[in-house]
Amino acid sequence: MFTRREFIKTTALACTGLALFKGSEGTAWAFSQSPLLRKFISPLPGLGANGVPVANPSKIAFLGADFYRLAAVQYQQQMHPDLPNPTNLWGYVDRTTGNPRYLGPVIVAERGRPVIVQMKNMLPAQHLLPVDTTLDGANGPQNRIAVHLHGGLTPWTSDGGPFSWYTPTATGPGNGGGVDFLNGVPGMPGVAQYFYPNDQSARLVWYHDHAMGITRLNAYAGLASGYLLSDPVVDSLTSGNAPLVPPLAYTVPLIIQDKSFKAVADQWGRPGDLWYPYQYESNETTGRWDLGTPSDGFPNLGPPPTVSCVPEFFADTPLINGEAYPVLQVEPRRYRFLLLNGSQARFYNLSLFYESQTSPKEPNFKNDGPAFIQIGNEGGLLPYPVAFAKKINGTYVNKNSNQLLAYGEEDEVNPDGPYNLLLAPAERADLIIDFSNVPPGSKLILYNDAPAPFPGGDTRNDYFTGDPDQTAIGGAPSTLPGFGPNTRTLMEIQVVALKGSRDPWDFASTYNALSSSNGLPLAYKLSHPGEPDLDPNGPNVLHENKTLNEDFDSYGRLIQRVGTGQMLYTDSYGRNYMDPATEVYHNGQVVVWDVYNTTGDTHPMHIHLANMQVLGKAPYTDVGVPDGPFAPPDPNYRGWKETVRMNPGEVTRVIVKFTLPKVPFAVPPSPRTGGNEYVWHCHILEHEEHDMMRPLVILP
Ligand SMILES: [Cu+2]
Repeated sequence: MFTRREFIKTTALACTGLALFKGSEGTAWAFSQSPLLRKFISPLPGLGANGVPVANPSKIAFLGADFYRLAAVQYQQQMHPDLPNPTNLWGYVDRTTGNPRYLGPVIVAERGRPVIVQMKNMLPAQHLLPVDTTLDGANGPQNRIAVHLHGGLTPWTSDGGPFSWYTPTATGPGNGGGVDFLNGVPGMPGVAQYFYPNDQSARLVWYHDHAMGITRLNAYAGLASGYLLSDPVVDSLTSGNAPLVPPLAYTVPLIIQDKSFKAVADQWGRPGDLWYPYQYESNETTGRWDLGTPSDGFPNLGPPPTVSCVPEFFADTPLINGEAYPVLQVEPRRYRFLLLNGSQARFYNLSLFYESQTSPKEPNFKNDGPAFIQIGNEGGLLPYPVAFAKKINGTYVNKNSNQLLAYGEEDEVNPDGPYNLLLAPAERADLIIDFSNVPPGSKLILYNDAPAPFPGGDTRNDYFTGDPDQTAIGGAPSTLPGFGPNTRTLMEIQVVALKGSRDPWDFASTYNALSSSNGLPLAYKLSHPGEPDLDPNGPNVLHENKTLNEDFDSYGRLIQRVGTGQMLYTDSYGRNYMDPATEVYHNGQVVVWDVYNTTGDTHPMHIHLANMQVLGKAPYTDVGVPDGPFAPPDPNYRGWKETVRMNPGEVTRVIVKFTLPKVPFAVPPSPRTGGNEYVWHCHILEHEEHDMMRPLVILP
């Protein structure tokens, strides 16, 4: 059996050439901070050639599909006017325009009309970022890619899973491609073809890299773009004379990510380039992460390598649509926002406040901005609207108040709340915000106060104006007013004069109309034809226990893994991604998973192929035994989800039906597992990579 441990043994020697860069024991770690960037001086990039471009489908259509010719390339873009250089990036480009722009090109698709993407790998041989070759699969070529349509329900050969990677010269499995690279194009080395059925309801999905061992680096380098899927149900809500949901002209995607930029040059780039941590800063030395004795049967291979993976990365500069601290101008009317947390590991707890009169570019916590109405998530429309931080008849409409999370030396907050709109990596929210009562000339701050990591928190990952100087413990100096690094003040919203006609809807009328039976409840039903809510008591439903685990790997580093309720090793329920699949089901199987989180972090668990429904959560003491009844999920966790936060000390119960998509061609089985091979994993990218991912195999 090919296990992680054997694999590490064979690759550990590859690192010795980098010993030159090893810091001496006891010196301060080189956790980098971005240069000073002024806040709120650049507009939010919108969809368009100079913002985030939209891809052009080719006129040559076949299989009734829109056909796109894209490529993965290295390019440069100025990410903020104060950065000393344009930033070197990896990203996707529309080959018909040759205009690579961060987060582009966005694919606009409609339900029932498939999309075919031909992706040409044109990346240079050397990665932009330090590559830790001790991770499974990471000692191959550095320019391996695999394109995953995150949220798309696709045939497995188009799912872009970890073993479906390919290089610029790949012609097939073993010839520049991974063992599952079956979607190459004959006669076109380095090109993969992906078929996306789009047989699913309207939602914001995204396509990003998923190559084995370097997913976290490829995504951080920029290999991630938006994909907007529409359907007639949502179209009917957003069209007409007085649409209940704001129309496209007042719809704004907000893709939130955190990055750090080099202040000084290093062997991987110049000032202004992306910085990514590569030293395992152990707690023995003012570090950040525990270093332990290899557990769970891992052989002891000594201290972490010089270029090492890290348990999670919280960068210091939030970007929205690729711009640091952007400004958005809105009219006093309702807007629709399509939010995606595209960060490596950072959660966001989002609120709106009016800007302070006395401290410019800072929020006035005593002056709430407009409320949010959430109408959708990763799985499309919610079955009813959920409002955040808004009083109706004197009380807040859900359990979450607008109070700030307690934040200090001990940052830990209750993972179950209170919070406002909380988004873990890969989670999305479809929001309506009504600015019609905000006086023109007002400024609002989109504010985040989620601890990082969530919910434990480390003050060094929390950058805000006037924060304490933490240089003595390897953190940042105090943040200056008006400048980054600042992970709390994400965006300024300036309310300008009304240009068009007045919006006939306001917060209350919108919320009430959406709540009525022919509002969202009806739209939810219409948008999921043939997809009734799943019944855990239905016939032939499987019930299984799963676990989320943390151990120490062969280098003493923290490693997160998924497991079942049965131990394979000695110290935990964790299993390696390379271990044989334990989630193997026949097409159409309905499964209830009780997922026990035995770690200290909340993990956003993401599933490929299918969406799931959250049945509830309960505390537990022993794996397999919930303590008491299950509490219902959060109001915005109703409907369908594809990424679910699972909290420490809790068992989260989800139900899922594995249905293979119908496609107009034969789909071969995976050479690796013999079935339709997908994955499920944590979407904290550093967790996913090491090694919080398991195969998901669906048999015909
Ligand atoms: Cu995780």
